Parts: sequence; structure tokens; C-alpha cells
Amino acid sequence: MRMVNVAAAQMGPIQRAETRAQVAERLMALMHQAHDLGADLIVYPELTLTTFFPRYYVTDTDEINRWYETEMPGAETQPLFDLARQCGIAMYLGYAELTPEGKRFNTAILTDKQAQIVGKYRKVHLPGHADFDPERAFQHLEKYYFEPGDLGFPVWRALGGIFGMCICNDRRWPETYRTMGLQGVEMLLLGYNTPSVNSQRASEGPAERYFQNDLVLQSGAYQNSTWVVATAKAGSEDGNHMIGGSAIVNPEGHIVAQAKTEDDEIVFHACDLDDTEFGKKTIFDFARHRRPEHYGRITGQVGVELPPEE
Ligand code: CDT
Repeated sequence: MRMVNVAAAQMGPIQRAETRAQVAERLMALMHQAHDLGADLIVYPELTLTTFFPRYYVTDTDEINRWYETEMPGAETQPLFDLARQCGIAMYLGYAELTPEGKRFNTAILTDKQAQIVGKYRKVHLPGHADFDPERAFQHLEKYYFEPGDLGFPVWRALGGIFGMCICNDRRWPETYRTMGLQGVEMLLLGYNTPSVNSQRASEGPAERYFQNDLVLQSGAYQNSTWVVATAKAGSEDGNHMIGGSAIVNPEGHIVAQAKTEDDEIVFHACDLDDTEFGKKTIFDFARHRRPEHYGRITGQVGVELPPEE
């Protein structure tokens, strides 16, 4: 057995006016709860330190920069890192990254039990749009605030296993899971902020969004025989509601623990990384069963190419 006790640290909403210090207090309260449960790993959401700001169209650079981190840990996050080290808990943390070269990424890091950063991932699949859209009830300006990640989908050896990371919209793309599945991933960590309604399609409300969240997490886990840990930032941020549903999914695709609220809440499960072995050696033994000679379109083209008309 290779046990990893996992705490998905769902967060309730963060209002635009809230400070990093206020958020850090909540993160540390969740860390204490996780520690009391015996967690080895805590998984926080996407853009953990701020409101989900891509819903706002802002043009003033100074104002925009307030949402980004130029160092990790920074002054406000150092206490969280110190607590993680004291508790001996590894951590996935999502945040907006502004690099010394002025590049902006939607980023997540993985730390080890000594609070040392062992991995960094930058979100590849950026949903939404790059320009203000007056037709929308609310904006989803990720393509305005970030550039696509430039680090690919690496995996890391940590906590006695093989770990991967992705962020929110990445979870809807099978390529995300398979790229890491091909590196033997045993536990995939992700955070998300998912609006509970589609601003362009009234019929797509919270129930549909919750369903689709479970669907992609469960299929990604099963098809790659990996644990998946997915953590939401949920609830109403200044009137904009986001789904909860933070979940831990086992390598057979079953949800083994899931959030009951849309607030700060720990979702806990003792995960055995050895549970990934059976699927990886049988139905999803990639070396025996994959046929990459027929998958050229997956990397060779981006959009749909229709067959010729009759
Ligand atoms: N943050 C993020 O990527 N959110 C997107 C919203 C898209 S609408 C379904 C997501 O995929 O959840």
C-alpha cells in the first residue's frame, strides 16, 4: 500500500474587496483542519488568493497587477508555507503569476512536506474570450488576462508516487489526462472556478454544470487509471455564483468523497496509490493496447475538418 491522505480544501467565495491576508487566514484554518484529519496533501482551488477576476474587464495595469503574484511565496503567503512546513503537509496552490518578463499565467504549484516547491504548472486551456463582450451577462476574460501555459503537462515524483497538475478548464479535455497518463500519473490535482450558469445559454444551469464536472473527472480518472482530486472555489462572488462539488475520484472512476456545501470545507479521503496498478496493467495498459498510428489528428490538427460534401 502507498497511502496518501488527501484533503481537497474547497473554498467558499472570495469577494473582490477581500484582502490576501483575509484569504490567507481562511487557507490556514483549512490547513489546520486537514492536519487534524492526518492529511499528507492539501489541494486548494484555482486562483486561490483572489476573487475569480476574469469576470471583470479592467484596463488599468496597476489595478490588474493587484491580482497577480510576482513571487511565491510572497509576504502574504509566507505564513501559509510556514504552517504547511510545521504540519508536514504537501500543497497544491493555484494563483495568478506575473513573471519578471511581464508574462501572465494562470498557475499552480506543488510543494513537498517541507513546503519546497517541487512542481509548477501553467494552465494550457484558457476558456472564454480576449476582448470585452457586451453580449454577455458577465465576462470570462481568461484570454485577456493570461497567455497559454508554456510548460506542457509534466508529472513529478512526490509523496511516494507520480503526481500531475492541471487547472479548471483543462479537466474538460481528454488530452490533459492522457498526456499525463502516458507518464504514469497516479494522482492528478486540479483546482477550479466554474460559473454555475452559461451566460450565453440559459438552459445550462447549475445542475448541468455539476453533472459535467463529475462526468469529466470520473472519465479522466477511469480512462487513465489515476486518482483525481478536484477542488472548487464556490458560492457567490459579488453576485456571481460558482459551483462547488469538489471531489476525490478513484482510479475506477468512482467519486469517493465530495463536498456537501458551497463554502470552506475539507473533503478528505485516504488514497492508496497502488489502486492505480490494476487498470494500468489491464484494460488501460497503454503499451499493449494503444494504436497511436491512428491518432495523428489529435496532435496534427486543432479544429474540426469535415469530410468532403457528397
Ligand atoms: N476557470 C475556468 O476555466 N472555468 C471554466 C468555465 C467554462 S464554462 C463551462 C471551466 O471550464 O469550468
